[in-house]
Amino acid sequence: MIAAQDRKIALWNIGVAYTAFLIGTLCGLLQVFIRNDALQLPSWLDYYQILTAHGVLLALIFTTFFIFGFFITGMSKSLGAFGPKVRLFSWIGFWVTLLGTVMATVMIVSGEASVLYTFYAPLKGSGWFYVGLALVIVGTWISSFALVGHYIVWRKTHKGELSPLFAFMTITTIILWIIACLGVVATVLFQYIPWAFGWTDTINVELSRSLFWYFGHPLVYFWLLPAYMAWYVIVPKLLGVKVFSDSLARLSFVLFILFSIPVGFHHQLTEPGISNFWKFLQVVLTFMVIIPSLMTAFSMFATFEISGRKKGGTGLFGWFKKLPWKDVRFTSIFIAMAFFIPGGAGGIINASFQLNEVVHNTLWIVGHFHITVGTPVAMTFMGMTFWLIPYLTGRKFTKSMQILGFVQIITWSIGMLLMSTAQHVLGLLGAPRRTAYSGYNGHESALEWFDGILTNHVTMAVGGSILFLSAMILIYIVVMTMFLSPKAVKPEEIVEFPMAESDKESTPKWLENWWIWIGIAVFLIVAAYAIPLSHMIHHAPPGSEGFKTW
Ligand code: HAS
Ligand code: CU
Repeated sequence: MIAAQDRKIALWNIGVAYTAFLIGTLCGLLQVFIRNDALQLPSWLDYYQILTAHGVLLALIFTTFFIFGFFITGMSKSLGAFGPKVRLFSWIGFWVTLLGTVMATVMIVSGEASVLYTFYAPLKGSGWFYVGLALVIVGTWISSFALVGHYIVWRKTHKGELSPLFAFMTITTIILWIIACLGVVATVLFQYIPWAFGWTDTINVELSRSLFWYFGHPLVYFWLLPAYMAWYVIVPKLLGVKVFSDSLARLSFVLFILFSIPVGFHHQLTEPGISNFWKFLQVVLTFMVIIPSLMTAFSMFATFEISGRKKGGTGLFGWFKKLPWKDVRFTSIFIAMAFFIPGGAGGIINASFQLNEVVHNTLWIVGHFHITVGTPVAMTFMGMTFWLIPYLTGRKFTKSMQILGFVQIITWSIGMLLMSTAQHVLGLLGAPRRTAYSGYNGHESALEWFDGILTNHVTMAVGGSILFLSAMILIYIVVMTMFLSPKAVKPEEIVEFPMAESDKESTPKWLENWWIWIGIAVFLIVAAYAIPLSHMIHHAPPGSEGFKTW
């Protein structure tokens, strides 16, 4: 087990993550009922306010705190206990992120920032909301630097050695995160904050969106890569095999540093002010970033097959039956992966220049992110929760807990399947996103969109309610394993951190030469962004004043 002080930092991060999860999923439940007109909100609460809280607390806050809890645990396990400085900075990072979270949440709840999680200008929230967001980023940077410091110390004492796969992947994700944040930090500090506090009158809208998406796309890989870490490092251990290929795993992660960032325009394909050439270039780069995910899929199938054959599976699909289906830690992640097949395919559709015209700004996109971040990522995190918290607290993960775990992941899958299918279909029919009213296209009101076979009010409400039930079961498991379950005493009760062995003998050393990857990434970013961004600055139309539409 890792050092007690490191466990404490990790547990606080996970605790905050699940507090955000609780409030965020509650907002999600309210969401479907409002959509259904089954719920009349009190006057101090409105649709956009709840939608903002739902997006911020689940997509940004739950993920971030959970990811750091996971990183801290894994880095302490794979590289050894933290030194005093690393610990101190991890705590400071945690508190700063939490302070920012509280500030932003208070502003949303008090109705001062119903700007949705993408906070597009010219919607104008309270300046303190943006300060809160800035603190969240600064906090994560402090936590990141603490982990990088821990890694540097390890490298110094292990000259010439490749670092363990877990540490390599953590550092890759952190590099990606730090480069990505530069965009959002620039827009929040130099555009939103001066404008929201009234120091400047107007804002350059196109520039703010572009800087946001420079960050917003790699943000999705900041969520995805920790899930991939579980797929690469934890799944093989649960199957009793080694990592399929250490060098493939490292290469796929490195490709994310290169191609995650210069692609933000694929969220802006319908926007004026960016010429088609730059959109096209970034679409091509978007197709490049699909490759490491395909490599991951390949690697997973190989891992399954090797383990299945080892256990006596024969024939083309015999291995499938030999997978450890009764182990909720595995089944959860397998379902997560299965969801990512349509999730990723949907992403490829979104990224295809012309097809984007059909789906952009419709509920299809909402469906897309519920089967990317909402299931593959979130359910992998859930599957990890089942052992991560007991590992950190030394408590038992009892038989009944295992059964509840199954109920939880199955209800989550059913809920997401119903809800996201409905959203995809509605999107194709033209139902818009980000709006509570949508009476166009022959429809009298927003409600009339919801009258198809799979897209009626009842399906949506049932889907949403099942998801909420699932979330509450998870919260119960979290509370039990954190505070109430009996302590594990017998050796077979002790919950381990399942980390697979990875043969790195044949892995080339240059894969861990970060400067190569950072250098190529910077080159690609400059190539994809320098000219269009400078155009946006030099040929900007008059800036926009702010609007408070809620
Ligand atoms: Fe996306 C919009 C393109 C992946 C999240 N995306 C969004 C938004 C979010 C989001 C939150 O190009 C909305 C933002 C907003 O509010 O406006 N996305 C892509 C592409 C990928 C992609 C090309 N997205 C993600 C991931 C996300 C995420 C991952 C979160 C974690 N996305 C877009 C585009 C838009 C967009 C446009 C803008 C649309 C618009 O117009 O607004 C790729 O990374 C996907 C590659 C993935 C694959 C799948 C590989 C499959 C694997 C599973 C293997 C399974 C196994 C199990 C082994 C190619 C690895 C076997 C099981 C069996 C049952 C057989
Ligand atoms: Cu994207």
